[in-house]
Amino acid sequence: MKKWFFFILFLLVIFLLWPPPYAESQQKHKFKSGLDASAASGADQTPAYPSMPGPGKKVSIGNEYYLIYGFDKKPKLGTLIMKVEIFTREGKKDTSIEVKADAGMPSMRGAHETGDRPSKLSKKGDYLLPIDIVMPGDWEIRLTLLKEGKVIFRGSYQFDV
Ligand SMILES: [Cu+2]
Repeated sequence: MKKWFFFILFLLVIFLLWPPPYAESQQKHKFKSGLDASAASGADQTPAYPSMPGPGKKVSIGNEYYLIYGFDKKPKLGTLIMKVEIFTREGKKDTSIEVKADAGMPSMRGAHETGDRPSKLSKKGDYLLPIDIVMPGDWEIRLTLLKEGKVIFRGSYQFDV
């Protein structure tokens, strides 16, 4: 009779101890998948830079403005100057926009990016952006335009060196 009592007590103890580790592992799993979900949403938050029409072509910035960009020379190793001109819909040059650019190699993400660098406004009202080409291969310039601190445009230009 006493043996049975201890046996039942033993089973009871096992039964009582069993669920917590299981629940914990489930919770960990939930926590992990929660992290995965936030990492995924973080990936969604990385901005997209749609490809722009080529140099010399009009690129719409919403309905209010458009830009035309070009370079001081054919892209090659060294520092390239990107020139961005911004016009109102009516074709009047506009210098009230903040223009920034980052550049990198799509095949070597994170290797050459400097982060967004500001532009310098020339006397002619052109936005000038230095782009450092440090390696032959595939390159991408990512342009960000802000008005009153808000991003109004993102665009990219891909080329080979
Ligand atoms: Cu590289």
